[in-house]
Amino acid sequence: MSQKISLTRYLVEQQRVDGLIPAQLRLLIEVVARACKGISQAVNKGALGGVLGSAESENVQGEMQKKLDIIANEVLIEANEWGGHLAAMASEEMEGIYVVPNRYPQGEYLLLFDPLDGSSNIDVNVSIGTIFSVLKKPEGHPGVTEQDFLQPGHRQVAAGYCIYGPQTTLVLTVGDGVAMFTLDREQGSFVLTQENVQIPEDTKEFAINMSNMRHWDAPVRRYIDECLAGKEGPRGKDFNMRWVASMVADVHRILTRGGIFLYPWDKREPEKPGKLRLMYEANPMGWLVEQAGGAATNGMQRILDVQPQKLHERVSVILGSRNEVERVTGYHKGT
Ligand code: P6P
Repeated sequence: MSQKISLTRYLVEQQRVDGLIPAQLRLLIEVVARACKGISQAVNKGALGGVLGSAESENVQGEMQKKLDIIANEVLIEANEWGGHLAAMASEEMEGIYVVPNRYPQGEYLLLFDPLDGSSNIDVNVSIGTIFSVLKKPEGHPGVTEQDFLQPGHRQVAAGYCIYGPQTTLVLTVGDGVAMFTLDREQGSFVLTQENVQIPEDTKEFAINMSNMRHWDAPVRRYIDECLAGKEGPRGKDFNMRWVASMVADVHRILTRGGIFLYPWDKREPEKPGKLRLMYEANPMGWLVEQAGGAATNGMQRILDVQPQKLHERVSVILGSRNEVERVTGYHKGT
């Protein structure tokens, strides 16, 4: 039987081989993974743990928070604040940044996360997940401010998510491809189950919330209409559609078998560039997809090149199989 490679061993060997993972970054990733194990336990308890339902509060986005949103956020804060690897954290569930308290040593990394993405699916037992992104704190000045977080996605040093589904799987990149680790609940550790993940350049599967069709801009409407036209249409092939309404689940499917995911700008709230958040949803997912050979744009430019202006800013997201993303982006550019 082939020897199981734990997340710890994988990180140590990657660190030893190519120095991509300095000791403090390895510690950070292991702490986040351990926190995700704790979140997975809470999610798996469901109604038995009294953790379902609304927390009767709103987050910074003005969205109703679920009890598990708050629990997941607290688990990540408490797990990461004392280790000495972080200067500060930012979360979808917190308005401002969380600076590591003075009683703990400050580190050189910034951690951003959506502690529980897809939380509208919690109460109906559909896959949800934690998304995280790691940046280095800019040097040359003491302390840490929100401005330090406003770096484009190509400055990430690590990114990943943990999906809480039939399996609990951690998906990670440090810039040398994408690896997947499945939680072995008997051992209580994440075990390497796939590395060098590759997204097929073409696909027959698209993911978009079709109920918004009447609000889409022309390029998105054209692309989806052509997919729906199937074999008899300009694409000359039939397409399948999926929409889980958990970005983590839709992206995991695309990393596993290809596809294209779209959450584009639409006319419902024209002042907003999109629904999804740049810093802790689009950037980490965009980097993972690119590291697996796919592409991620906002319709006009590479998502990882977008210069953030605000911590919680939103962005239009088109990501997945490279040839499909390039087609949709071409329609936006009129090429
Ligand atoms: P809609 C979940 O709330 C989320 O942020 C993403 O995970 C998901 O892709 C999207 O929103 C679903 O949005 O409008 O279809 O409910």
